Parts: sequence; C-alpha cells; structure tokens
Amino acid sequence: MRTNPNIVITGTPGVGKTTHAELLARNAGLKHLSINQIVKDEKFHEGWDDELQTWIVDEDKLLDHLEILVAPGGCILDWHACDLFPKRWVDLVVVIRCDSTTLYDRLTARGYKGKKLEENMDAEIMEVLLDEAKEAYDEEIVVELKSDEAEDVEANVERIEKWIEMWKKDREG
Ligand code: DAT
Repeated sequence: MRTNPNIVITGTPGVGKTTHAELLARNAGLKHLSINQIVKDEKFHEGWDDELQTWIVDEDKLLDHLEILVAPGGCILDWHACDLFPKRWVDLVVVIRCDSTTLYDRLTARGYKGKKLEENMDAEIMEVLLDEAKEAYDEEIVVELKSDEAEDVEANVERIEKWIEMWKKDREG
C-alpha cells in the first residue's frame, strides 16, 4: 500500500503543468516525473511526427518503466495526456486550465505555430484533457484548477498539499 499518493498533473501544453509539478514536488517532497523528459531521455519513442512536431510515444515501454517508479507512491506524473496511466496507479488527477488568450501567448512564445498551435488551442477551448480525465478516472478524484497568473500556482499547490494531508490522515485512521 502507498504511504504517499500518486498525483497526475495534466492539461494542454503551456497551461502550467511543469510550473505546478516543480513547486508541488519541492513543497510536498514528492518525485516529479516529467513524462516528456523520460520519453526523450529513455528513447521511449517510435520516431518523430513532423507535422505535429512531437515524438510518437512507445506506450508499452513507457508504462513498463513507470510501473516501477510509481509503485511506492509519492510521484507526480506530469504529462499532456493522462488516460494511459492505469487507474490503480492514481490517487488524484489535477487538470490545469488556462485562459485561451494567455495560452496563445505562452505557446507562441514557445515557438508553436501552424497545426501544432492550432490543435493545442482547440484542445484547450474544447476541454479535451478535462473530458479525457473524467472519462479515464472516477470523477471525484479529478480536479480542475486555473493557472492564469503567478498567484494561481501558489494557491493551487497549497490546495493540493492540503489534499495530500487529508489523504494521509484518511489512511492512518
Ligand atoms: P506546461 O508544463 O503545461 O507546458 P509550463 O509550466 O511549462 O507549462 O508553463 C508554460 C509557460 O507559462 C512558462 O513560461 C511558465 C508560464 N506559466 C505557467 N503557469 C503560469 C501562471 N499561473 N502564471 C504565469 N505564468 C505561468
């Protein structure tokens, strides 16, 4: 049994997943697993999608690798998708959301353009990641948090830390 929860932080690229995951990992002493970084570092990909400018992920290899890391608990899984992580791994799913004008500025600053920019903007407006999270996990473990301004990050991380404390208390009882 896990003594610390595993938390998925998901959302459209640019909404603030990494920013949240890094602060939460530092404050709560959790392990930040940046799935993009792991896919790149461990070469869990089957090539490069030129049109979408992204890696084509080898999900089987990725999941085998993650299974060992998440087993003891206390991991933050930071990725722009969430429905491939098995339900049994996950205690909380945080979907970070962002105002579309703000997201447009963040993505263009990151060099996104063309189809990649368009698809990600559409995904945020259509709440694709929120729907995906609600479909893949029990709705009561899915929370949606706004990340438009710097203050939002601190408030959100504090809220997640409180949730972690409650999660631990429930298990002690
Ligand atoms: P993601 O990991 O979802 O792609 P990120 O954490 O890298 O997103 O953030 C993208 C950019 O936006 C980065 O320059 C930091 C900034 N940012 C994120 N959340 C923010 C917020 N709540 N207020 C202001 N800037 C934010």
